Amino acid sequence: MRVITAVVSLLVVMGALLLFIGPDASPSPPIDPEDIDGYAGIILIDGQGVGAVSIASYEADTSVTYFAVPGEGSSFLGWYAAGGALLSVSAELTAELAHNPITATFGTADQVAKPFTFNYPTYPDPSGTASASFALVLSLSDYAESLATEDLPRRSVADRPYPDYMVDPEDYAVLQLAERLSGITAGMGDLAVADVILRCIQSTIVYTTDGELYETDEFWATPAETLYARAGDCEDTAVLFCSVASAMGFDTALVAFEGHMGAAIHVDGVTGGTEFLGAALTYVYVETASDSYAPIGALSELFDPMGAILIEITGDDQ
Ligand SMILES: [Ca+2]
Repeated sequence: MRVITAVVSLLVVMGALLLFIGPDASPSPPIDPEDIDGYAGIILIDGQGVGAVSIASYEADTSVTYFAVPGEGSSFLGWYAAGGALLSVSAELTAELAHNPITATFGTADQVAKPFTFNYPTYPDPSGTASASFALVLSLSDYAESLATEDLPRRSVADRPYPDYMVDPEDYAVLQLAERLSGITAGMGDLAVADVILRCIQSTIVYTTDGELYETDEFWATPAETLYARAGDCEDTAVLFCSVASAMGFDTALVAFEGHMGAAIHVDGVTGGTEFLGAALTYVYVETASDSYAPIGALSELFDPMGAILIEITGDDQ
């Protein structure tokens, strides 16, 4: 699991114009420090990489625009608010003038930040809406190596008819997402947790055909590949859902229709909508391929549940 664990440097600057880490840092500030009056906020720098933050522009008493420049061998991974919420992964950030600290995060050149933002019902009163915003820190080289792997069937073959073997609750990208979602769903009941997982995937993974994404008519993506692309088609998002839900302690299954695949989840005591009976558990259908919210149990009339095949994720293949 590759997450930011090392704080390379921690600097606090209030009202300063330029903040540089690294031996080659010697730019001149674009704005007179006297103009800032101490209202430019506090910038913290975090992560495994090095980099600099400058003030690109400043509106007196209004806002300030920061610009992040990664140092050699580093990448910029995003701006975070004091509570840890992701503000942006763009190098440029315009912020209200405030003394609340903003953290600029730099990673290694191999790290890339993938932003995930979605809404979900508040808990315990589900009539309200909360918003989650975070980034997963993924690896460019792991992604390239994964795509180049030739020992995985990427489509149905005789002894691997379904992509259940690609469900991987221990994958480092899956674990990052599960950790984020666990933080968001702390204290929620199991059905609400399952709903948040589903909303996250429906909202953040853009339905994209294998032809558009992988330039082939059929391509079974690993959950990490789908998270990296933040895109995928039906079996890719179903595999991702099963991986994340499994990492968060749920029993899951894939559901194969003629020309479609979805997922299913067992939630103790919860029934309703389209259900499938496994060897020992009952599963409720989840439509992971929809980009708009389709609740747990909802199945399009286009697909016949009577003709579907339930593939329970047992862990034997992982
Ligand atoms: Ca696919």
